[in-house]
Amino acid sequence: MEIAEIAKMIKNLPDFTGKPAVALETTIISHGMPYPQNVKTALAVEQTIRDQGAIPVTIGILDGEIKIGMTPDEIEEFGRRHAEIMKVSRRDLAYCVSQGRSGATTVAATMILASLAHIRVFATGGLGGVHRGAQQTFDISADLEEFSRSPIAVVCSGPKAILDIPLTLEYLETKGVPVIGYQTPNLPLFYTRDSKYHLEAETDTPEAAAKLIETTSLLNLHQGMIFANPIPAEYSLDGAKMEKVIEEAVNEADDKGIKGKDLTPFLLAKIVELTGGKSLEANIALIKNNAKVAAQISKALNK
Ligand code: PSU
Ligand code: MN
Repeated sequence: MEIAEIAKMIKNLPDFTGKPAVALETTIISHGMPYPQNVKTALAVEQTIRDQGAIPVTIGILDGEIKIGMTPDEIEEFGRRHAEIMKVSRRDLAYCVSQGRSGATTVAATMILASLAHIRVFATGGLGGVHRGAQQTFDISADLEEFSRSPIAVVCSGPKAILDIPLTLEYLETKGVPVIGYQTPNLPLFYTRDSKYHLEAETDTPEAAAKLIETTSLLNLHQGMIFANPIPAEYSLDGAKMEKVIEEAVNEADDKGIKGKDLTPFLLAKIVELTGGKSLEANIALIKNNAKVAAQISKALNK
């Protein structure tokens, strides 16, 4: 693509102003889950949003072309070709588009592209955050920083449990990012419904969440926020057992020298292996539930 074509493509991105759209990321498909469960989950998540009367918008980059709303065939292609697909965060976005590469967007990159298309609600599984040992490695996900830049509400099940949770919360507080429990006073811990981390804010209905999003924009805060929605009880895993599994996975990553953008995908895959697939089941259940809540919030916001 020539520069003029890239400019035209970006100018012609769809505009979802006033529409009950819900953005969805693609890294969770390409790097977060194995094939074929990844594709099956991505399509089921879209259906969950449609069943609520909202519009699913899966976002990614195919051969340099930004896709805001992918077809089932494109989603299938993303899930199948995952080895060749770049994991694209803020840093990688312009490179991927300008060089004609294919890329799966992380939470951060999806927030940027969804905001360009005026989408205000986004559903995912878990956020990136401050990794354990970040005091030495400096590994802090670009997801966190993005919340102080892109005005979009993300419905997730908290930061991923593989992270250093207290440091992630401190970082978000420093950046001025609201973390709101959705029908819970405590931070959900991704695979586990409850935790000892009490949150300052809670909303219990889509209308209350929509009011908060609208007020954020009226105050010109120009920033994102996190709705932390717990995994459904029947899929919630035992927190103490998961902590052991996570420690084992983190130690193995450390021994193997895995770092940078490879760390999160490595840990998630290792945990699937160590739990005999239980963590994958949990991950699938929680993202569907987040999609449902995100659809309800987006509808309330666009009434
Ligand atoms: N949530 C999941 N599975 C995932 C991710 C989120 O349930 O794979 C992805 C998201 O795209 C998130 C990324 O932005 O992991 C974080 O990667 P990192 O820690 O390298 O920033
Ligand atoms: Mn990282």
